[in-house]
Amino acid sequence: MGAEPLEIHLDDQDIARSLRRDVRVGLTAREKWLPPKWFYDTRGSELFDEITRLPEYYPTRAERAVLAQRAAEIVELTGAKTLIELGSGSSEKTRLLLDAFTQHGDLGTFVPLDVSVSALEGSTAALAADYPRLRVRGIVGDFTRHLDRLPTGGRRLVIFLGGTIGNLLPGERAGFLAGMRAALEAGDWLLVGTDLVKDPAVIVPAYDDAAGVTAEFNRNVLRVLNRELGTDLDPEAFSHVARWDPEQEWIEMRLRAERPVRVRVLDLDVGFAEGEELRTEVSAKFRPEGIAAELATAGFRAERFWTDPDGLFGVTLAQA
Ligand code: AVJ
Repeated sequence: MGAEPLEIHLDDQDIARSLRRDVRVGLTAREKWLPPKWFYDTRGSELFDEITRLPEYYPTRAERAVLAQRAAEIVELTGAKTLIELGSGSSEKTRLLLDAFTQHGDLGTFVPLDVSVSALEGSTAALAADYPRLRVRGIVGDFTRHLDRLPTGGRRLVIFLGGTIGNLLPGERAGFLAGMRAALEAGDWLLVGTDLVKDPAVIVPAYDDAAGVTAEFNRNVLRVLNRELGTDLDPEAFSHVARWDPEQEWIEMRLRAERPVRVRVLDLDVGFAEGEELRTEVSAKFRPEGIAAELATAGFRAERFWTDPDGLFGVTLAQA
């Protein structure tokens, strides 16, 4: 049957407009920043996949261990007919759930949603081939903007894996969860993966690996700006910084200008002093009681909380 054509809620013009807006806001701020979604062009998505296989980057393996152990239970508890994945990327770990749903459940439709057309083209084709009885409906969209475009009806399970919810700042996260609850009906389910607070000596190397893949991933955002906005930022002028913030309990990635850098971008003249940093990502780490409280505030009931055997990563199953 093959995957259905991608449903596009975000076209090239929307993407270009929101990149320009983010650049204008972020690069004129007193503390410069950019949202992490701009890492993920084709090369950035490949670099991220490489990160997930690094020895230091535990979240993917830890979450996969939880899903492998709990997939059958998730199928049984939710009885979902439609599985929706936000920020789906390659949907690699999702196969553990799809396998369990194919064996025990009566899932009819899988709906991956991502900003990356290239990631969705690859994942939907592969999934449609490997799960021939499943309807695969990819949606090109932004999970912070397009929750009202998700398919309705049936018993739905929305999954948001990898700890990507940690990319949202606390206020954005509250807005996202409230919007998620509004998009669901009572009885629908949400499965959310969260990296857990732990010794920074474990967290920091996961974001600053010895092989330098994360550094390349970080610098990739500069290549995206150069291509999309015609700037000539030299990625080599910036070094990769991963810094744990003990108050906020999040890790930040930053790009540090190793020499003064000036760039004309849009109608702006942007200067980096030597040593000045551009924040490119926040990745929040969570405590079990915090997750349950945030879900409750948004109108969800956390029904299960699981971790991998080493207690590195948490997966919460909540009901609307
Ligand atoms: C895809 C957002 C879950 O925060 O760990 C990996 C992205 N950044 N290495 C994360 C990322 C640096 C990742 N998420």
